[in-house]
Amino acid sequence: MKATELINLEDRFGAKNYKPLDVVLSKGKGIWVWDVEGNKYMDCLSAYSAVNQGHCHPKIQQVMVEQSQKLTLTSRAFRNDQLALFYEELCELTESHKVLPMNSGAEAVETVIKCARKWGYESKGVADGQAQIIVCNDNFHGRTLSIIGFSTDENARQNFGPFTPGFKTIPFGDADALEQAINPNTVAFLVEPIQGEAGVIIPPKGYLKKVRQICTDKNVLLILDEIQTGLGRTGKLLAEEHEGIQADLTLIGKALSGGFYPVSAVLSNEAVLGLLQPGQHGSTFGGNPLACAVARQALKVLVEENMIENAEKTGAYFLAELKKIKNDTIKDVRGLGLMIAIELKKGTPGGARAICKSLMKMGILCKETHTDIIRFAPPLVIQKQEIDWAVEKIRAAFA
Ligand code: IF1
Repeated sequence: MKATELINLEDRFGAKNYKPLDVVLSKGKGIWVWDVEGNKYMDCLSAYSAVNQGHCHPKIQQVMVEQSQKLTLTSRAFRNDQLALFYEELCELTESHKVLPMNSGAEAVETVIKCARKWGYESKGVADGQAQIIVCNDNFHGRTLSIIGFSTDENARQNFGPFTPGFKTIPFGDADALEQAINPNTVAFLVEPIQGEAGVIIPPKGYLKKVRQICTDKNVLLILDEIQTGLGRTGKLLAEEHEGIQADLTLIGKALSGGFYPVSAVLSNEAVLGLLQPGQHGSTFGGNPLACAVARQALKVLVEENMIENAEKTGAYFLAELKKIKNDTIKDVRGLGLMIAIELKKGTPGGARAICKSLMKMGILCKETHTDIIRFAPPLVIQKQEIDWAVEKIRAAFA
């Protein structure tokens, strides 16, 4: 079918909860994707950092095919031969003590909210029903009702109320604001190391270090949402490494499966996840053998093919090259590893979407956020000469 026919069908039957570019993709390999007409594009979004390993990575694909011919789903009423190995390899890689596997990122966030509250009541001694969790302005942690209830993005929350109580918002990047917001009922601080959806907002140097100390001093759980920043995106396995800290609980998802399957996880020390008793949490697909086999291989290729080091090196190069683009509509160019953004001055005609559209015509797919920001997050396997190719197109799009 032609692109226009597919677009019409999609628009006729689908809920309009997205406004996608009119490109209909049918094939992906590494950093490249092709549309139904055979046009080739560099993917500079990586499905919001879910295909860090590159599209259709052959080794992950092979494991998925093999496992799907053996055993895909058993429910957790029984054990399977992939789960324990996934746990061991993930804990070793991330220096965690306990894992709770889920499916989507939002489910991992909901899970950690439940566990932080439970820890508050059973370990910290907070009065029942009084647990408070602090989050940041401009956060993005998913789309479920509890999560959008503490969003500060009106478009994400309007007309979806009433919301889950027990959340307080503070400015991102301000450690003093956290210190002041904590009270005896505060059980956790949930934050992205770098705010992705907000437009690659990087906190001041030392912020996470200060926040770690404050949470330790005040007996408050530090929860880092690394669903987008994690698994190599910022040039480290976890973004927390840039500040040499360890969260009490860490959330990962997206690239945990290399884009083959929804797999997320809550990583924890013993103190928190150890409180969960049988029957207090779960999900039909959480920890299934296909998910675990795929995730094990996705982690393996990430490390063995030096994708994390590559992200650090090529990300620094990409950022430096983008900073050389002189154009008076550019307000800021920022990033860490291969999590990069160009912010346009307010009121630039056509905004970031216009740039994304002209880049699409030149063979680059990227996504605008909040009208004036363009994010560049190619798969972590991108090479220097491919970045040179992209920078030349981006320079032309601004010209
Ligand atoms: C959409 C945004 C990105 C996330 C962080 C949790 C989740 C996400 C830091 C939830 C998911 C996705 C969701 C997707 C678009 C994309 C997104 F624009 F929405 F905000 F990446 F920036 N924590 N982000 O980034 O994980 O439940 O989706 O698996 O909702 O449009 P999920």
